[in-house]
Amino acid sequence: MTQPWWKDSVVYQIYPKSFNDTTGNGVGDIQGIIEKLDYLKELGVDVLWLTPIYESPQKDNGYDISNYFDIHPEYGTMEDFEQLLDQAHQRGLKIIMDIVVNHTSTEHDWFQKSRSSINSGYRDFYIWKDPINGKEPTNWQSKFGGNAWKYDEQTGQYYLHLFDVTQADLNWENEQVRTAVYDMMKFWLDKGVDGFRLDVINLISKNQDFPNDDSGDGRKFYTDGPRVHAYLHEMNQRVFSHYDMMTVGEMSSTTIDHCIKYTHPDREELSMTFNFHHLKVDYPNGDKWTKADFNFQELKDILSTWQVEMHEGGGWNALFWCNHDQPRVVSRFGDDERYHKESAKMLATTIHLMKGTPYIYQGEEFGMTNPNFDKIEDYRDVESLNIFDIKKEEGMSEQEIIEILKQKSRDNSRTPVQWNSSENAGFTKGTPWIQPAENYKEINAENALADRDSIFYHYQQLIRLRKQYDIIVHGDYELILKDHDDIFAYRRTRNNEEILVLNNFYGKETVIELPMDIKVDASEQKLILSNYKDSASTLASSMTLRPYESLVFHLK
Ligand code: TEU
Repeated sequence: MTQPWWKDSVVYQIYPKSFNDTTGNGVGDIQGIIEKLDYLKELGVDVLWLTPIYESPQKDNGYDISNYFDIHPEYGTMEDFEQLLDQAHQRGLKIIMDIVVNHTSTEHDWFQKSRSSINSGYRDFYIWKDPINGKEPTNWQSKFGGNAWKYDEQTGQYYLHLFDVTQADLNWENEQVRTAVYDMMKFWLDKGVDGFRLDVINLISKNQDFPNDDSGDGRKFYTDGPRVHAYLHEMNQRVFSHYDMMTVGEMSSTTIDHCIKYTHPDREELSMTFNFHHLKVDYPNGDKWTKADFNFQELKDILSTWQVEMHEGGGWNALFWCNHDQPRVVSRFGDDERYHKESAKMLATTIHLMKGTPYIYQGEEFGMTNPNFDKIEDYRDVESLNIFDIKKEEGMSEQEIIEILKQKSRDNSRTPVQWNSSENAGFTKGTPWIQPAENYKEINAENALADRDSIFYHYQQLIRLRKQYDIIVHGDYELILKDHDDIFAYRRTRNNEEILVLNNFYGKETVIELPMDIKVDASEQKLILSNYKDSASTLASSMTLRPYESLVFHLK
């Protein structure tokens, strides 16, 4: 059976706002992406995912769409987009768009019409409810803090917004909404885009009783909701199945069982899913807004469970450490100072050699770090600003909140891409919409390209290995040295071939004793990747790994 192309592809995520500005307005743009296509080709990725570039008031940096059929003017025009598509395709790069259809901006024409009157033909495009005892219809919480219902004076009802108050949830029960969404998707596919990343797509089906949540924030009444699989199957039949494309669903607080269903080919829903459980290992008791170390055992356990169970169930994972909502991985699970290079490479190896389709987030490929913003004025993200106000009201000191934001804010990944050591990191000739991290003089793409030993070339090598060894794409996964305090080690196996991945997650030496069934005396053994120049080239049953050392052996 021929395998779909997205199984051995590597995806690169672009957050256009922070990528590359060619006009000097301080905001990245589409021409800026075109300018860097050769750089991306050099890295070796196959697919570019652009976060939303549609017309938008930008309350949530484009995840609040006011017109699905046009480009946000700061980013350029439809001609620019068509040029990008063409230039990318000429280089053999595919482009996938971010589709945000759980909600629209309240400035979207549909919402404007919907809000105007209870009798409007668009009323049912959104979720409107009467007040209950003069208050919100349910106690559901917005993901950005506060109650998820907003009262609208004009008609005396509340509308649902699981995110910002300017992001009103669409009513997927309404067949007209679904048809409008499918038509919009076809518009982009007919233009030639190669697929979609579907924003919070597992939240589109709400429990129609709209119950109060006595034990939580309401998410159990809309996460992987009652009709979500039916909707995705319908979407697949009416849209996806007519194109050669990939889809990746962003799944908020989902389960493995659901992700198997979303991605099992027989069910005809999506190609693959993002889940975030492995990125909650520094949320003690589920609370993101606390400063905390990460739980290493939990990290190994969660990633490994998803590896094994998705595989057994016939599903397909998207693999990632970073995106525009997450802190930088080298600051989070590595060491962004003394062992910057070693730990960034080790983390890259850990995620890229798992089973699934890997994603690289802009700047990750040369080790961009959190910026450590220490003033609230430096932050831009609507979620961070909301949380700042909420925590302050609860009595937390500003300093304490800033310490949390430094670790957890989504702005950690939204600072300008550090292209070179010139002013504003080479991102813009104007005033950047958000400041670059101060370390741009050392950590930047130009320096990375000039250094054969850089993080950039390590990523390039990982992508090459995936193309070279089928086992990386298709082999089974097994966690080894499960209880080791410092080591994340696993093996990939296929027929009588094996890839062994050994990673020291800490800044100190550590000793490992390999399990008996690892063929330390295999006749063909090759060190195919490491992050120290003089790493051991053969396996031994007992080995010492240096700080953040990472070794990959191919055995036969
Ligand atoms: O994010 C959905 C989501 O649930 C998050 O990862 C979110 O950032 C987190 O819960 C906040 O604590 C997607 C987009 O990736 C994000 O940028 C948007 O803000 C959000 O949807 C709304 O469209």
